[in-house]
Amino acid sequence: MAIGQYGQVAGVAARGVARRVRAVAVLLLALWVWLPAATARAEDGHDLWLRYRALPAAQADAGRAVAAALAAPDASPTQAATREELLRGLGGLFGGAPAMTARIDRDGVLVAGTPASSPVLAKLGLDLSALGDEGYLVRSLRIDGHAATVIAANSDIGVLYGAFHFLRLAQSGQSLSGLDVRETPKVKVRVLNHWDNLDRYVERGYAGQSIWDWHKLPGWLDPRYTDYARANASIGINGTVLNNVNTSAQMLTPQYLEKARALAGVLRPYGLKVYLSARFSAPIEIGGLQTADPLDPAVRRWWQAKADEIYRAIPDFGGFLVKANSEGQPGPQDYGRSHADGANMLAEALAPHGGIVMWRAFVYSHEEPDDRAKQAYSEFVPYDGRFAANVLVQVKNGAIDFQPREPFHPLFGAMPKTPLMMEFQITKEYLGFATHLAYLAPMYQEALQADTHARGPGSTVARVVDGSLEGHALTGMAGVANIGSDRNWSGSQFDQANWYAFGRLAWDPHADAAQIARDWTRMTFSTDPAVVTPIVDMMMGSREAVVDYMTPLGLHHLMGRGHHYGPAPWVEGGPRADWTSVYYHRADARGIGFDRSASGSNAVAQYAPAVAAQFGDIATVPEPFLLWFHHVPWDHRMASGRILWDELVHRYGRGVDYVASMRRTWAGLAGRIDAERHAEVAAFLAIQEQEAQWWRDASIAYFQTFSKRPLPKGEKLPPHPLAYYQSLQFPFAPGDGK
Ligand code: GCW
Repeated sequence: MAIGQYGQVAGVAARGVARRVRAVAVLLLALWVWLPAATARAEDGHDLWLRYRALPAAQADAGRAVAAALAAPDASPTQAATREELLRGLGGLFGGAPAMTARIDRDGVLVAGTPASSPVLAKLGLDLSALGDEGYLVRSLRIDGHAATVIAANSDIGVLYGAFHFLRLAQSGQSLSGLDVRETPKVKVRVLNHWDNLDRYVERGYAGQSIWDWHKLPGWLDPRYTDYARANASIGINGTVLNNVNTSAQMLTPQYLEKARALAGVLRPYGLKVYLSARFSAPIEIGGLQTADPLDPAVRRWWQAKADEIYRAIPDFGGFLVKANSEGQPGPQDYGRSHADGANMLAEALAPHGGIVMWRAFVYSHEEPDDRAKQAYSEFVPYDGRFAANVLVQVKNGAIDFQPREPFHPLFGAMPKTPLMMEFQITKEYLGFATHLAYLAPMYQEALQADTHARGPGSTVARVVDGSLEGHALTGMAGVANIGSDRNWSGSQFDQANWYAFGRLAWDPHADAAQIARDWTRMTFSTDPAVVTPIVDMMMGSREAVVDYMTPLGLHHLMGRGHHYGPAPWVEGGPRADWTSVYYHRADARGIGFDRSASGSNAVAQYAPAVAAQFGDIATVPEPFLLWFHHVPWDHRMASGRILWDELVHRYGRGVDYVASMRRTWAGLAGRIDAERHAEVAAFLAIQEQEAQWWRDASIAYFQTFSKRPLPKGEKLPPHPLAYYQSLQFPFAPGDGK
């Protein structure tokens, strides 16, 4: 456009602008009147499962009768947080907060405290001895002739956990009378692992930026940090690793420790300890040393001084998480030392302060051409019994990498003298990012309930993790967080359920995925059975559907290179074979699958004999793991009677159909769920259906070039030739490693 023309347009526009300014003013006025009312009703998922919306009248009346008044101290920050949560929660649910009281002079007083903080509880003399320092009881009883409810514990944090339990019962519409709840966590260290960088980029994050606003810390404490702490406390999470395992040494500089100190101050009242990922080469990068050799006295002194410095700032600091000699990260092997040497050096620095080391077993070597699935076991088992007492070895649920389905990691049960903590991934790197509805608790439960047979039948992974199998007191579970700066925290409404379920399973690894889904749904959407039942049904089958449309029958690692978005079973070449797809599926004219039986890599031999025998035999291996352990002919007869190729095609389609059925179910819930969240979920399900179809079509188009077989009757051919799927590029897909 020429300048002259521009001036003319501007002249005409000036009058238009004046008109528009008036129109905008009117609109703003209207919004000013309307917005407060509208936002009061708005539901965008920001409140998570702690919504505390008013209960139906009958339930609210019953609740008010049980908790008409509250006797709860507020002398410590944790006590104050507990009291505030109860007032906020009960006020919202029952349509009015309970009155505060110090005496039991009527029915319906809710008493919360410890014998030390609450004179009422001190007088009651309840037996709290078995509750430890995080357990609680919630009990209906009579005090001085009056009906009352007590939430009692040995510590303020126990009371806070108990308060959240009581609120959960109220919020999920359960009866509040005749209560007799006694809970203690079965796992000691229940932590989130944030893969958050200091520039706020989240590796494998699909929910926006990191919630940690490092640049503004320590001066600005975003109120979100408090809500984060509340949400975690509500599910018993008691620690958080603030920074990525692929970390910069910067995190350990005084400048950043000061920021971590500020965060620790916000999180502490809610029972969350702060942990940090430590870069093994930090003594060189920020300490000015020439080496990071763990046996070098100067290096050991450096870490001791660093630990002392951290504890001066954060007296209850939890400890370090370390990714060493894995995917290019520095580690003790750079100096010819072992994982135990590295972990023990850090453990020694932390021990005087009560800190722990979480040393990751996610290792596979650049030099070692062996089956990647075998390498962690080979590297760690020889060091069983050689780790210091305050070291937990952190093991992913499966031996490759958080795939939609993996058999349990063979390290579980194979290191009896070492406490192994579980690492689950909550963020859905391999399960459809934020838009796919995949409830992960059934996957967690499958891993936890797997039987290692380490000490005969019944030696479940859950019993390795909770320490009961080998009598370990130090136990842990970590979840790679799916939390970010998005309003809904997790990138989607349903991904909140995965955060929630992780916490519940970390508290009790024997808990039930369906029960957790019911609790979450009741708190998050509605207590109406017409809503709860279909949603829970949808959730419970959702992860299996992802397995079906992405990697059925034990296939794994077939996603796009680098960003891991979408199907790419054709990926080959590049820096290392075990970062390709063809390495894992090994499709050829004869069949498909990775032979890990005795005739192949013999990874099965890493399991206890009973398990190895089952997995190692094509006749007995469970079908979900068939192609994980065996290279199977295309015409192999499956349990269904179909041949393998037909079964594969069938499973791909079954996964897509499940998503279509979730869309129908969800559409049927319109009007029963607030419009904003309903619309978002509906849109995401539509994306999921498209992408599920894409996975199916691309996978079939590709594998058909090997099977050279027609599709079974009734199955539709992929709408595009293989080359089309191979040509798709996604250079800006989120969450890629940097
Ligand atoms: O899941 C893979 C991811 C990497 C990650 C690595 C790990 C943090 O693709 O992004 O790095 O595992 O667990 O260390």
